[in-house]
Amino acid sequence: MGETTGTRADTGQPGVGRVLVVIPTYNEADNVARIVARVRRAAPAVEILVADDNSPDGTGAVADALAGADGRVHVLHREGKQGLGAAYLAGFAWARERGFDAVVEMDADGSHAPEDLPALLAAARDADVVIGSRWTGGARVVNWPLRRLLLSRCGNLYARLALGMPLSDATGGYRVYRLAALDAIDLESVCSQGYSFQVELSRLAHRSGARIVEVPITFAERERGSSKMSPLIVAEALWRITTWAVQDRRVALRRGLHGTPTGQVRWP
Ligand SMILES: Nc1nc2c(ncn2[C@@H]2O[C@H](COP(=O)(O)OP(=O)(O)OP(=O)(O)O)[C@@H](O)[C@H]2O)c(=O)[nH]1
Ligand SMILES: [Mg+2]
Repeated sequence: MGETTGTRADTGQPGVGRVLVVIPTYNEADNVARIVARVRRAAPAVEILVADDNSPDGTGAVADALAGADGRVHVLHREGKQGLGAAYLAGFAWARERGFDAVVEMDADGSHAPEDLPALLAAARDADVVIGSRWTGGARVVNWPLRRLLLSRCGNLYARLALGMPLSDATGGYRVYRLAALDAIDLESVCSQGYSFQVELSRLAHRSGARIVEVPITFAERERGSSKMSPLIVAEALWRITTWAVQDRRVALRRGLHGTPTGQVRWP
């Protein structure tokens, strides 16, 4: 694992503090060096953690070489494929143990342009959570097949209606979280393994009263390597969103029956 070198002060992002970009990887050997180089160019003040699930294609070894050559690049080797959510939770814990102030979630495949990171970090000065949105004014989605466009649009519509969150892209995975905002969330309770992780964290952050800001991004289809998206991952998201929606309605109903001081429905 690459060790942090240099003084702490020179790694700070104005108005945000020390920032760790967590990049989960599974079989991204053709992408990891490119994405790390682009992040280093776009946002020289941040540090990077590659969270690799023992990729059979040797991504971990490529990441080790990058960490060996650059003190701001680190690698977290995990035992095996345990899903995106588990990799991010491990990355968040790694950041907390080392005193970072904020973490960034970013895919390794280039879909999340590191060149958009300065805009996300600028927004984080006045926010607890910043979501890079594909579906807000000024955003662009490049080269995505109709099937994926529809899945993302419908998934977001369902999440918005079912969970009552005023977000254009609750499923998006390009984000900044202040560690203090994550501390206000019970991360132990997070149960998502795949991409519903993003919806689950959106929901928990929203419920905790976090200031969530969306920033338009340019999202591009991956050019190299293969997608880990699967019907099982979509089914997990559908199932979990529906379960949370039912839970929320049950609580609202109970509150309605027993009454709240304001007569309003509140989060449990
Ligand atoms: N550590 C770890 N990383 C994962 C796992 N599953 C996916 N990833 C990474 O999570 C990121 C997003 O995965 P993708 O396969 O690109 O999923 P996606 O962006 O929803 O799907 P595409 O748009 O089809 O690429 C990539 O950097 C993957 O390598 C996992 O189980 N463990
Ligand atoms: Mg991808």
